[in-house]
Amino acid sequence: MMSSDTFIPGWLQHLLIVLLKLTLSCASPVRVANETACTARGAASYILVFTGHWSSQMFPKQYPLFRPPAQWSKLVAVTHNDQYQLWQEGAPASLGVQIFAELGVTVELGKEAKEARKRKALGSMYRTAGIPAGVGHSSTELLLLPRSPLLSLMVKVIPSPDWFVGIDSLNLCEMGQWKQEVTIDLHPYDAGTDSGFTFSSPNFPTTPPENITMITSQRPNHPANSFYYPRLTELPPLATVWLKRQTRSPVRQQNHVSNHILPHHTKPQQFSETPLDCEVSLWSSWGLCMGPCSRGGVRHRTRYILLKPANSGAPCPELEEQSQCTPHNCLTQQ
Ligand SMILES: [Ca+2]
Repeated sequence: MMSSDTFIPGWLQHLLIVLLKLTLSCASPVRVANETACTARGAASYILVFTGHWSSQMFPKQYPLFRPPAQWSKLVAVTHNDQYQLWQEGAPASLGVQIFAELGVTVELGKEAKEARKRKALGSMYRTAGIPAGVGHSSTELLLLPRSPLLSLMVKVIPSPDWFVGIDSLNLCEMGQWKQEVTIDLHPYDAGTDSGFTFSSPNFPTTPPENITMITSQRPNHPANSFYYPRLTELPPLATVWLKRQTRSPVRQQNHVSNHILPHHTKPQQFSETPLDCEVSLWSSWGLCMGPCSRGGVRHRTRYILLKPANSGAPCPELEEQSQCTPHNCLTQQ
């Protein structure tokens, strides 16, 4: 039984809840805007070397040789705090990321960076020249400030529908110290905005757009995909980024474009070749049964090579098969 003195009308309950929430929000400490703020004293200068490993030995399937051959776009790198994200696996691509992943154009990314800089979420944006081959280097110097200690970057895979390699929010400052050296292997990502399956697929917008996903040797699970290698548990790294802190005092540089820093300390990396198994089409239907009625006839069916084997992958199976049969004209005579 409810006594009259404990009964609280619904509207009053609602008012009390609102007042309680208001009191609690005022009492809780103000959320620190930049939770990744670095306590290191002073800025840090780094050399960044991007190395492409995209060779036909490591990625033999559909390796682009012409119009255009395999190559890398310019590298776009930004320093920022945790109030900004260039790209994120599992999240939708921004317009700037979409245009860069599909076309390699950085104008929209630049606009987005400018907006983020206004709200003090972004430090600087850096670009390198592109690399006109699948294997090669590009490099730049970076200046990291304690208020924007995170590094994100992207490089488009050319040619491709909307594929890129990149780094999302690497913190170069930990426990109040700038890191001295970092090496990161890069794997391909799909921006989720173009549905092409192969390097040279024509433009095919994904509607509605999907989230950014990592491309692996098994995913997308479709034999037509250019990175689909069902025998591999994981793809070899498509590229590597090496960051080394410079000992000399940093010089402030904005929108620095450079491709002339020689990677004097790039470790030669040895990767094993990726075997590519032969892939063949389905069998054709059986041909006409040919032969004398006395000894019976023979019929044929064929299949063709979809993908030639490479690097000691499984050889192609028989492309023609025959079986015994009864010629049609013999049937009519019986
Ligand atoms: Ca895609």
